[in-house]
Amino acid sequence: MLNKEVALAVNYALNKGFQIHPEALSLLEGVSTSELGELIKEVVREKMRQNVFFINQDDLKSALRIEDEGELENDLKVIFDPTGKIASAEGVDGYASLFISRYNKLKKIVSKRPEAAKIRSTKLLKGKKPDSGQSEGKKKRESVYVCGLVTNKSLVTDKSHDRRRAAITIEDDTDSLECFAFEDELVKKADGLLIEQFVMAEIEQTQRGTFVIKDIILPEVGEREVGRSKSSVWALFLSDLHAGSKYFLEESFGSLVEWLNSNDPVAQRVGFVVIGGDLIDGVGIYPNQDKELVHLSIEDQLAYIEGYLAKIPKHIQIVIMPGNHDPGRRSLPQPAIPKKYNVGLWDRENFHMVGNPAVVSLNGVRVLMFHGQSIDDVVKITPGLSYAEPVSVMKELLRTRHLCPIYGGNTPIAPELEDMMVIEDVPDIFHVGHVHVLGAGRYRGTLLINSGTWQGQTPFQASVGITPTPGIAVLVNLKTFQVNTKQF
Ligand code: D5M
Ligand code: ZN
Ligand code: FE
Repeated sequence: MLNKEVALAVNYALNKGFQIHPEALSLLEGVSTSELGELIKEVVREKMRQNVFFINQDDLKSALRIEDEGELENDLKVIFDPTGKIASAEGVDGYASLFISRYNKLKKIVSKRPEAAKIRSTKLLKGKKPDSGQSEGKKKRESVYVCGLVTNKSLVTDKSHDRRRAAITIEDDTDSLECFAFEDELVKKADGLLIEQFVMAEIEQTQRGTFVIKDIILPEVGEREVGRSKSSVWALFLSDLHAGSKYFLEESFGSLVEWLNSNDPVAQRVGFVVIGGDLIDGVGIYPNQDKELVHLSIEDQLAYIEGYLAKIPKHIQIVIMPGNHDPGRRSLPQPAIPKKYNVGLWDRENFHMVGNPAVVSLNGVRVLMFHGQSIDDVVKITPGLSYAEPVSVMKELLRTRHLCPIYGGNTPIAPELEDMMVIEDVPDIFHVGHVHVLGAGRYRGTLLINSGTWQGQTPFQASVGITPTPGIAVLVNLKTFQVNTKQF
């Protein structure tokens, strides 16, 4: 039976007096449902112009920009994987190294900005006597910039004046400096900053010596051209399967794997499957979890999902990254799911086990993969951000150039010598999961994807008001960056 969108599209063409070739019909059934209406109108318009009232597979292929490009090209390179680099330092010393590394990496990023020439060290500014004002005459006071990690922030409401001001302390590699924001917009911006987040502030010193904030600048990403695959190849983005859970959508996931094995023209051009964590539901992740499990051990859960993944055609490259439900370690960065729990995942030629976060290149398209644990903290702290709109949260992560810009929240961060959570190079695609809500968007050229989930709503999610969007596959054409979704 045709699904509703396909039936509507077919009726539209039939009503205009068209005939549709059976092959074209089967192609339609494999197409993203969201864009079908527009697509069929485009085809009908074009064919009416040609005065031909017959729609064949080639008409649809050209409208879908699916080209017969011969052999499928799917070149996978792992550009960054934390697995072999994890070397947790101990205690306070470890965190000191982590923050020094964060500072150095982000300083390097802002050094490319035009304001960089006016960056001063906090030590120099602290020792600076304020300009008297008189000797300078009417000359405008010149602002300078400081950059570093926010180590303190406070908001003071001045009752007598009924005004708010914010104080933030910025620490660089020389010392730290307390700066004040008075303008409403800046107070809001300062208040929204996170502890240990890297910022650059434009400041001016008053005659009394106070440093007043004129602007707060995030490391940000510049507008840029994305890398693209030369040929038309699709990548399928998945996350949060939660195999082993009672709520894992076995049937939907099974149909997805079946579709990948089908003759559907899009399925045939899928070159990569990218999995962003929470492959399994895990064991002992939260109290009384065992009551919600079908498979009671990590090994059983992994073997079960391996069974499905093994049915994906062997020519497809599969990248597997862990999430907070997978074994390895809880703290970020996480190593790849250890081999001791499942040898099969490691021993298949087309399976690529990476840690969290990771950067991979798919036919030259740079994909930053991160499970997304920090989203819980960012959503909690930042007004205006919510689980329902994961893409907005992802945009904020990109702007801070850090995957976990909160320290001391619920997301455990390991005291690594190097901060591997800094977004050093801006990705072409930023892939996140964890939220269980599908989302796609763009920010300054980067395609942002949250790949939803393959688990139905759990009692916990219901209790905290999270409405997941399960069973939807996100497909990206790596040549055109067209995004299709397909419900299973
Ligand atoms: O996360 C599944 C969903 O539950 C995701 O939207 C995050 C949310 N979540 C997870 N932990 C918490 C806590 N502690 N508070 C609020 N919301 C949470 P998963 O990683 O699959 O369990
Ligand atoms: Zn999850
Ligand atoms: Fe998760």
